[in-house]
Amino acid sequence: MTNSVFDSIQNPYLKSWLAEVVALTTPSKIHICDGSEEEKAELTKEALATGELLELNQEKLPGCYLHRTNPNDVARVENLTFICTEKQENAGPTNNWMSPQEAKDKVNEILKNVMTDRTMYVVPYIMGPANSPYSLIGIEITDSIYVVLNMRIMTRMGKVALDRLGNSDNFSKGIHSKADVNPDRRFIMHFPEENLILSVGSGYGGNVLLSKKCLALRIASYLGNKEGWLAEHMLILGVEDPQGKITYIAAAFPSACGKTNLAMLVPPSSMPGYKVWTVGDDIAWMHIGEDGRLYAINPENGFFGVAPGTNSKTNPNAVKSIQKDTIYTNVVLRNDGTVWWEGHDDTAPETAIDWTGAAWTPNDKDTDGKPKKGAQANSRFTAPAKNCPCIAPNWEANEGVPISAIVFGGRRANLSPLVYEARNWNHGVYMGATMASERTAAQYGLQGEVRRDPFAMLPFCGYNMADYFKHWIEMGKRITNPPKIFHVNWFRQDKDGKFLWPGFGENLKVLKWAIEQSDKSNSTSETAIETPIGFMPSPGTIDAIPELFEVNREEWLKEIESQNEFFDKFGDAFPQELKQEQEALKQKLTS
Ligand code: OXD
Ligand code: MN
Repeated sequence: MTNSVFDSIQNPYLKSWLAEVVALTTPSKIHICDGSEEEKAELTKEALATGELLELNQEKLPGCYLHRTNPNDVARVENLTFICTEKQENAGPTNNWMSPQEAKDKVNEILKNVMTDRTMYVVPYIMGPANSPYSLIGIEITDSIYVVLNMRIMTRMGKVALDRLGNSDNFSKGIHSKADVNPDRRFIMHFPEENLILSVGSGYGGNVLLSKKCLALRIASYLGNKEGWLAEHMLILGVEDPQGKITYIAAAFPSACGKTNLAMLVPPSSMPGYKVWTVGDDIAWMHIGEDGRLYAINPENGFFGVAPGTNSKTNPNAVKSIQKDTIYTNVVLRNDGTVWWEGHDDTAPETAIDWTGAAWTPNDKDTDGKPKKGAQANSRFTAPAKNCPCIAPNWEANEGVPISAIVFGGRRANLSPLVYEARNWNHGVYMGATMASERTAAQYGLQGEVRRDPFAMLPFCGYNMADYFKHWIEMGKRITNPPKIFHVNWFRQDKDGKFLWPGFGENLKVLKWAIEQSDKSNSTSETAIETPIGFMPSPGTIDAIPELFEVNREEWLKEIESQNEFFDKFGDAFPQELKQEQEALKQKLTS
């Protein structure tokens, strides 16, 4: 059958695994991706012919295409995502678990002969700069050209990865098939103990670009725990001050908190001479360097960002990044072959084609009488990182960038002040472990309901989160020159529900304070005061109204009770160090 195709592969481990997958899925054709421009042109042409991609206006948006997913398949499916470890306790109480054998039986049934009328694409890719010692190699097998073309943007893909792999058996195996895009036969299975990912029944990015959430977070977090490093759901940015000194920050936020916007922040006019450089907008892999500092690389090569709300005010750098060589998914197609979404710079087109491919006008109503949206709420752009005007010149540095501050964010209407600093590493870990967002009526679920999302990793931690917390505590013992840790909340509201902080570019004022604090050996100084919850800016240090810094002791004591509901899930596995941090906080609040 396919011997001639496999001749191009020397690696014996890869060869025998491919033979197994071919026997299972029986593809009609096999294509080993080399990552060349010719290959991109050929695959694009084929996807245009089948309608998998639609060509956009090539004068206005050169190299840009539109893809529409099945309407039943528009987001990550946390309920269908499993961590398949031999022992259930190793997946922990916050992950769905299935035994590896049961998971394989289930998925293999779906994969059997699934590619009979399809081409199997073999996508070798590197996560991280091609020559970084911290990079990892994956091979994704897929029956979707959309996946191949997205992987080409999001990773270093093709020959470069096979060359780096050589004859090693050290690569992550991933198999993806859209199968029949049936939600009842949709599974995203992770086997961290085997470095294996199986994804069936979906064509949506987060479920099928196996490099991203599956490898770079779930599998990598497991590897990081085993090998002594951190794989985190964090943006990485550099702040350049007027003297030209650049300080790097890694930051984790729950979803819908503007992570990509923060990663590409434009300084406010009140801060002349400052510049923000983007290193990554979603994922950070952090290792301890020889100098005892923490160094971060962005394992990705592009941005898979949410389109709605992206405009020249919220994120001018993202807008510039998506003008060429970008794949749009589930956005509105305008009559001139350009794209639109709710929260775009332009007003809504009078007539257009919505994300499902149907004729649409902004006056259309849903069955419940509400305005019908043209773009899917989770519609996306996939754009090369090198398109970004503020991409850091050293964003591909093999050794990564040294992190001076780690920032955890929450979305809290009350409770959390604009910013506060941890007293020490373990206190910072406690801050990460207690991250949360509150739902507002306009958003989702019950108003005020608190969703716990420790380290913004709840859906992405590939092992027991109690062990993840312990890993952070252990890392703290080994990092001799640690970054300082901060918590921010851009979303505090007044009694009438009005936001107290303008956000966006103004957030740089908060980062500037954090950077200045991280430079000091002693946190309390004329710029900081000690409070029960940690260090806060001295009055007047950050130009913000005092309500933003209020600490309501009663609310905080209630918060501790709510944290315990979450912590108790982990039973005895929960680290005592975090209980001690909580106890210390309680004492400070009541004394
Ligand atoms: C993402 C996510 O798509 O966190 O980055 O869901
Ligand atoms: Mn993310």
